Amino acid sequence: MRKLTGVTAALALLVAPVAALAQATGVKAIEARQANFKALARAFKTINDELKGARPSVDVLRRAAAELSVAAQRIPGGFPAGSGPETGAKTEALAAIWTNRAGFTEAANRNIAAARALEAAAASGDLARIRAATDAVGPTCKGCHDSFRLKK
Ligand code: ASC
Repeated sequence: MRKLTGVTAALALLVAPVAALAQATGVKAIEARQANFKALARAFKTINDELKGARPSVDVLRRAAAELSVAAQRIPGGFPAGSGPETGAKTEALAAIWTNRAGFTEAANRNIAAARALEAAAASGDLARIRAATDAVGPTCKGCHDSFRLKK
């Protein structure tokens, strides 16, 4: 019982930030998901910059890949009903996210899969594998932006 309580508490800690993002409504949801995309972009930049160096640190790559993976997995929960352009808030989220939810989920899931593959590659420490997995992430960002984000 004590062990179960410990596991439950640990799980609750893990899930809490995701739940916070998923439960935010309206403008709060917009702010939360934008912060999440910033974290995702920062982690992705860290990885790309590290791979450009003469001796990439697998430790740095592992940490950033884990952050990128967590952020990617938070994407689908970041767009609750009522947090779109109709809020009047500054958002690049297109109404298509809500009118074509299945398409959006599919696009987000491709990003999640690529992020998890990169996380696994980073865990292996194999730089060639990490490079290939990193190159596979960018198109999954773009794939979602093409249909679901306002063009700048
Ligand atoms: C990034 C970033 C994105 C993607 C996208 C890939 O670094 O912030 O949104 O890569 O440009 O096509």
